[in-house]
Amino acid sequence: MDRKKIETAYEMAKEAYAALGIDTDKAIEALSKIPISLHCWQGDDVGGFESPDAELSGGGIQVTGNYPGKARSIAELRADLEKVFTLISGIPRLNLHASYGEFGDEVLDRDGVEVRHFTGWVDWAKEQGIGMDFNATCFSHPKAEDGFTISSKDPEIRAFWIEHVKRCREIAAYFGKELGTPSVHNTWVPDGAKDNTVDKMGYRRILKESLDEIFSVEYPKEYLRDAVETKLFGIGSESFVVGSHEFYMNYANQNDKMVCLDLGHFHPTEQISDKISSMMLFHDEMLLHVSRPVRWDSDHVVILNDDILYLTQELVRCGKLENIHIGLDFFDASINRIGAWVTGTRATQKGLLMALLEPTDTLVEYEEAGNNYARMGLLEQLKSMPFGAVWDEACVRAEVPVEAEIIENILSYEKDVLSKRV
Ligand code: RNT
Ligand code: ZN
Repeated sequence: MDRKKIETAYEMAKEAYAALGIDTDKAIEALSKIPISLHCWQGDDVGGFESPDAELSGGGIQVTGNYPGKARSIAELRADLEKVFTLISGIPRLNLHASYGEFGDEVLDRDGVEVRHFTGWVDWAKEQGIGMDFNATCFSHPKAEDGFTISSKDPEIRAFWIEHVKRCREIAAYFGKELGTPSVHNTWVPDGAKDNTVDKMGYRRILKESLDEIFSVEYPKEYLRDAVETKLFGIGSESFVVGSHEFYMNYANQNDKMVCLDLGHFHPTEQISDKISSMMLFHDEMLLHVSRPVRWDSDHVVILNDDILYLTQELVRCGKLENIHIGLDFFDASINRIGAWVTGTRATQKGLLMALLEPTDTLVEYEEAGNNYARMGLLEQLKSMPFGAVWDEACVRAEVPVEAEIIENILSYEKDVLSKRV
């Protein structure tokens, strides 16, 4: 791409936004400081590396597609992530699942994961200069097949999963300590049932007790932040999800935990953007799983659609962006996985930049004056502003390819690296 042309286009865009009172340089600068936590599981369809040919089993998560080139080892996954880091601006973090530890030939179960299985990841993160977040893996396991983990009525199953999550929090706290930035540990369990469940109170009481037990171990806040992820339904848990929205919102409020809202975990017409202010008035922090549900919690690759625009607008408008942890959660095994990672991350960043380029004060003035036409008119006007030129300039400043260079770049990685993985 001709850098001179990008510069000229940017100068014009800068003027156009300045006429609305917007400082594009400031917006670009603000964008570069927003951390986004990249989910390791996009690289290998949530397979993990517990055994040489680990694959999803035991319910909880569904992935479709079999596109060639997925990472078959931790070394390949790291190489892919390093590639992705060269294509996204801003500060990435890595969000790791417990099933991605370096277990070697060791035969161990989830209740045996230890810090030592993750020291290699910490060394790598230090080399990359990034922070890490963490997740207990309470799915894809024979002991999750009955649909209940930490809310199971079987004391043995329950103890097994409680032990796993406890160990995962310890590992996350170790990440935070080593990397000098708090690690967010997210607890999501697939617990629920396909059909009408009678003893809902019983399961939810057990979930509450298990969480109390898990969180009875305290870690310094500068090392670890706990989140609990709410959900409405899932495949296999259509009728009953133990950790529902109401359950976790109440639990989190009472126990000073963060709530994790995933874009795919609500009724299809519900907007997460509308929930941010209600959450942030009662919590210091929250976690987001940015995803794209298509008719259900399908975890499609995030694109710059209305849901993302409304979400990012609200993140900026509410004034609490710094306290909202942005994590990605999508996986599509039917397309180039590096492309998926990059598209989803860049779409989220584009949304954030657009939101940072909004003349919010003017919009609020119109709103308070009851001038709802002008509010709507300005919001419409913003849609034809030269946003693309500002985005390209943000990419240039971050020393990453501009939009028109991305496809070629990813296709050559596919040709040179991914296609050789057979
Ligand atoms: C599942 C949850 C959960 C997972 C990841 C892999 O519905 O969204 O966050 O997608 O832990
Ligand atoms: Zn999620």
